[in-house]
Amino acid sequence: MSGFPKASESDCDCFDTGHSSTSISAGLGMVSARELAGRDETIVSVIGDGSLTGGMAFEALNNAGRIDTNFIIILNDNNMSISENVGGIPKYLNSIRTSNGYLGLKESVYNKIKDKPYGADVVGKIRRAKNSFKSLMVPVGMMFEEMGIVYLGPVDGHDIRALRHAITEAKRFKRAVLIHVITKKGKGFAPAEKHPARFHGTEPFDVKNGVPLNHRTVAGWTDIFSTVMFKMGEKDPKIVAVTAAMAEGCGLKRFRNKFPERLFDVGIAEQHAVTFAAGLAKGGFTPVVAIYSSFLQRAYDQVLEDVCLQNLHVVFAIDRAGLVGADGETHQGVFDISYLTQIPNMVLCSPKNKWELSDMLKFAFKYNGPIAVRYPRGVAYDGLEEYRAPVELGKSEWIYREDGVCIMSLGNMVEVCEKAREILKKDGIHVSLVNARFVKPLDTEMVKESCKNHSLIVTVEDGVKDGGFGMQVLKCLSDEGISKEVLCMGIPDKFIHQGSIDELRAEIGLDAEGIAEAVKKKLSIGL
Ligand SMILES: Cc1ncc(C[n+]2csc(CCOP(=O)(O)OP(=O)(O)O)c2C)c(N)n1
Repeated sequence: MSGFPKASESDCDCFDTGHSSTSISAGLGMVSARELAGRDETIVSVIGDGSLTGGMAFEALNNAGRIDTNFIIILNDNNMSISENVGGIPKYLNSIRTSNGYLGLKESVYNKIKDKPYGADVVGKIRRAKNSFKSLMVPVGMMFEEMGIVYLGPVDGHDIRALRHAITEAKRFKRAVLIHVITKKGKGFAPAEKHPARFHGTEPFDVKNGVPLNHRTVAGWTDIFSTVMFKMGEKDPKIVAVTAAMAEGCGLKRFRNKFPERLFDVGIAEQHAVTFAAGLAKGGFTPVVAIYSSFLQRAYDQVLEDVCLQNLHVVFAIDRAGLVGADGETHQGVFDISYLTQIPNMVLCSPKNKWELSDMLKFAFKYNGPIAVRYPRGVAYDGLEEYRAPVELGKSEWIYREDGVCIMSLGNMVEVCEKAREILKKDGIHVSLVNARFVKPLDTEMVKESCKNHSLIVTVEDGVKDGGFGMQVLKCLSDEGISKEVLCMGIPDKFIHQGSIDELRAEIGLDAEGIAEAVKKKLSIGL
């Protein structure tokens, strides 16, 4: 099952989502559809306090403030994003939480009198009085109210009765109504209450004590980034980090602990994060935007307009690039090669192993312009240690040179291609292997050279084939007027569902066996 709402899996999931802050927009669209179609269903959008820090949520609230029909927004405020929720919005919500008493008064008064014969009339009067009184004395929820959205709350979200009352009341309004619900992250399971950030999304654990069942002892790609970032941060005070509420996931905890003033957690606001980084670069700093590949999609325009157009030195440390596995369709990091290489001035590279990640990051810190280093989820490859030529802009690396088939790849797919090469060798097929390192600028000399003594070129990437690395190679051949047999392997033109990375690769033929099979097929049908 998906870890995210997915309508094809459950009738209770009415909208597929995995990227945050979308619920108010989607709900408001459904409200408009209901009005146009003349139906009368109740539409409820649920949004977390972390997700409310995303600009999209405010675009939708702005829009919702003008409607004259019912639309219920439930703000699930647990005072946490994945970890601490930071910024002005959490501060504001916190001030409401601590100014208590407001809903308590309303609920108890309404409950006592509403079923009495005179109840409805009195409740109406209290409501009107409350509204004028509130604007004079009680600032609770005024920000929403002044946007034209009725504010109800705060309500204890673990008190079902109170919640039911609030929702029943909210249904009466012919406007957008926001119910501010207070909850506790991890409520009901002591280890999760104690470590809410760790339990936000968890691997299998022992239910008795919450201890993870699988302890990973080898370094992941994120760990390597974390170490390099920390060490480079020590050497160069101009290096600063920007995260959109993902300091833990992106490996910035160590940097934050040592240099809290140089770590900027901007909330779940990727677009803002990128333009904010552009501002830091303009101000003479070296910002590193540490971000998951799929979340960077949100900031495409900012990367293009605010960073690349001005050729600013912003480093994009793109984590979870390629298939991410369990998080499924919404989180697969398979589009970045395609969408970043279209943009002038952008440099994009990807390391084959953990040493190369370190070298590439150091190269990126020195390079003067927009540069993205993409690396995947999981354990960092520690093979091919002996191949450690200095990283040079647009220079690839030959790992094996033979006449026959030339496989070109980059990132973690180099390891997979190494295995595919072993399989092909057993069948007597000679295979060269190139670690392309850079998709942009592409090593065109290497591409031209590879055409000399290879009958087939195979490109392999863990990104979408459309607009990907393989297509850059094809474009290079076309530009050079070289006619060559090329097999492009990558993610097909469809959304890839959840599953283990190994399962998914096997499913789309992007594992070692699948690659070897495709090469043999291509060779057997004749070039
Ligand atoms: C656009 C985007 N950026 C980052 C994330 C990663 N992420 C998943 S949940 C989450 C925190 C959400 O906090 P909140 O909305 O308060 O929900 P809670 O889990 O606390 O209920 C973040 C940052 C995401 N899903 N989407």
